[in-house]
Amino acid sequence: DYVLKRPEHSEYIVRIVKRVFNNRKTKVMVVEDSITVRHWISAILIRQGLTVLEAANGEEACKIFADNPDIKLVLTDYTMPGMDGRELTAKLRLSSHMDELSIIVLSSDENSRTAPLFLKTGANDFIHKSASVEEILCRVNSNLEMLELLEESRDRANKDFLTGMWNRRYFFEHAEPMFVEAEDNDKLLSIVMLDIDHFKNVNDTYGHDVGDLVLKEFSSKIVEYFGSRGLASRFGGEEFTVLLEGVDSAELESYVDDFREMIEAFSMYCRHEKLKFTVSIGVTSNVKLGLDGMINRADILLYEAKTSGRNKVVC
Ligand code: GH3
Ligand code: MG
Ligand code: MG
Ligand code: MG
Ligand code: MG
Repeated sequence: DYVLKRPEHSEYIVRIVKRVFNNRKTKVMVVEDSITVRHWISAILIRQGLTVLEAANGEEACKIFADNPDIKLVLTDYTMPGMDGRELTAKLRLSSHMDELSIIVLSSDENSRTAPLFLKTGANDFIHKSASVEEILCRVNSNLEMLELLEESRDRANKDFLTGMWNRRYFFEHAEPMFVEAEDNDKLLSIVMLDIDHFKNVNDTYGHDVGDLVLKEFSSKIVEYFGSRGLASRFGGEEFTVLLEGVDSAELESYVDDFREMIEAFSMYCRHEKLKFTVSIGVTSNVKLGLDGMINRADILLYEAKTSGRNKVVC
């Protein structure tokens, strides 16, 4: 309502409306020892559509944060009994990077060194308590907007545009540490390489659009089936790679073959026509080969599956 009184701010109003819409999914935490101030700030944020959690000091804030890792923004006081705002900022920063969690300090401290001290500790912003409600809201909003922009660009870098699956870049970035961790803890790892059979025919027969739909459907089946047991990604084209964790070697072949069978049994309907496809799969659990070696090995086995008739799993 404070913006609506200013017709010259029409562009900002559009941003605010979008903000309030996005805020429905956004959790923030207000950390402040004075009940009056805490409720006052919370009320302002709740009016913006935000979900607000409250803490009276740093310790309480840490507990709430542990239970609510989806908190996007923390608005904290400096001086509080027990853990103060500075210690809290340092602590939260250890586990959450600046592009995942925004920390804004709201303090009445007059010392000109306080704001830079907080910014150096990892706060995203510092607001003096004498600031207007409008300034507080502008800063909260722009910090939330920044987080969303960063998340969007992270997704663009890490996810495949068509299927929304992790891309090859993300796969290697995360498979490498999983590999090291598995070696240290003697965990089983397997690479599963999947490639749709005669996919070119799908494109040639039904068109590229339908080909895209098949890829989306296939990728969601991969994520559904393998997602909870490993890292699934689209490597490129109609080729997908899964790094499986902890699947026993006795169980592995049938586990993967059940997926192949499920795809074989699956039908899609396109322009009232039944569309079916199959998949060839190469699998290896030979961790001695290293990550790149395992991928090469799985690729060779996949090629064997292709040349020996397709629609099969080769281990
Ligand atoms: P094989 O059984 O030997 O794997 O035969 P294939 O036809 O599946 O393999 P091939 O490598 O000859 O063709 C893959 C096709 O996948 C060619 C390419 O146009 C198509 N393709 C790759 N990416 C996409 C995509 O994003 N969308 C669509 N619609 N097609 C794609
Ligand atoms: Mg205080
Ligand atoms: Mg091919
Ligand atoms: Mg293929
Ligand atoms: Mg291929």
